[in-house]
Amino acid sequence: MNIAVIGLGYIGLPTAALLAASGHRVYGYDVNAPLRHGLQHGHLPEMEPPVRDAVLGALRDGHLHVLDRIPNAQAYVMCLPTPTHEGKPDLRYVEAAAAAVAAVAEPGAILVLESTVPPGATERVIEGALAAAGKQIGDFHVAHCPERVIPGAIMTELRTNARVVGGRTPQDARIVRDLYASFCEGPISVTSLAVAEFVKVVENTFRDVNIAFANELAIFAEELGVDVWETIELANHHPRVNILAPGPGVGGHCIPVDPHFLSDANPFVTELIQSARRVNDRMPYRIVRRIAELVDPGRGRKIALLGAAYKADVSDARESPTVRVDTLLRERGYSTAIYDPLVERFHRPLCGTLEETVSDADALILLTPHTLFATIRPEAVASLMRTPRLVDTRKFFDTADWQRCGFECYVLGRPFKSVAVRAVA
Ligand code: SAJ
Repeated sequence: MNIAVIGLGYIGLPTAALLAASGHRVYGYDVNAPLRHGLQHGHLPEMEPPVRDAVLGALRDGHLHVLDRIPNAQAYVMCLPTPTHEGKPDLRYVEAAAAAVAAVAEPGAILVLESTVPPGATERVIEGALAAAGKQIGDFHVAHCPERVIPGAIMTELRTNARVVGGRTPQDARIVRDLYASFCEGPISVTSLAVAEFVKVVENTFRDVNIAFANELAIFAEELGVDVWETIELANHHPRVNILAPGPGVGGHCIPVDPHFLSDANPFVTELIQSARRVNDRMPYRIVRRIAELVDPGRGRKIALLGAAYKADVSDARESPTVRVDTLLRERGYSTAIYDPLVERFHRPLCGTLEETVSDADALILLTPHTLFATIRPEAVASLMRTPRLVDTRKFFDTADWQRCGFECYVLGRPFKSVAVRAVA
């Protein structure tokens, strides 16, 4: 089949590569001209190594071509970002792509939207775009097939995850299921457009609400003077309980964003979802408040931050809690230094070495639990810091080791010194 993939970002490119590897003739298009030209010359943006290999392979063997316009094709797969602004979904990228596709697509073509959208949006946007081009939606096969891959394992999950295909008609769903079956080894369920849209947003909202629950428990446990980590571990031994882990906030471009697609559509029945968002958004403030209790804000106080990425072992720092924690600390008069050897792009310069980061610091905060941080030796860090204090927001380090090296330690969700005393009193 001739397939055009519109939007060559972190989902579009690997999807194009997989379709190409499955024998389709794939044409990639992105509005970003420097990206297109780079790809046409084999220059790839920063991406996970397995994605890079697959894309380079597809470009080299000629099954994937990056074009400067959207060609006429049998199928169009649209993979555009759908950010939110002040809690409102911004569908402009999807609308622009749909309009561009509608202008060239011929009756009988397959139109698939992979972007996460509020329920009802796929049909509304595609129907509107086709109508504006003087075409009828009934002459096309229209489906929503949301991407569900986890950053860090994109290639594997694209191949093996279960997929949901929502069709405008049952026939549309079956046609698109067969297209995805050409590269997806996981089970593919067919349903309506609105259910597929709802499923995707619900999955990420489930995770946001579950993490908010864990965060609320962490705060509760601190007040109670008990260990939330032990509590969650023991509760999760129950066969029907699976509480996620607390942390300094929820980052990434999906989980903190997608719940807004539901709360914006119906603010009156989404109390729990909105409240979970607030709980997670407040976590950076809570961490900074604890730091202020440990280190008097004042001139010359330095805080070292470990981790800029939004989660472990990825290079992506979008919506990272580190950004918020860093900003709040600096607003309160601390100077900060951030260390994350995995991250290349950040809103301010990162430190080149751990030594430079911790040198003369009054506290060290672990924000992102990168595996490579496990090799950090507390004795080496202690000798460089002005005051050896550790704030561990992920229960990452063995604090007994750090305490032996003279560190005062605070772990999120474990009794905090002043609070523990209050609880006992
Ligand atoms: N986090 C916690 N505690 C946890 C788990 C995660 O605080 O127990 C934090 C992470 O540190 C991170 C944030 O949540 O800051 C989000 O990380 P994540 O691993 O939960 O999710 P993402 O954003 O990397 O990917 C999610 C995935 N969705 C689900 O697991 C339901 C992925 O499958 C989706 O494809 C992706 O969103 C997306 O593109 O929508």
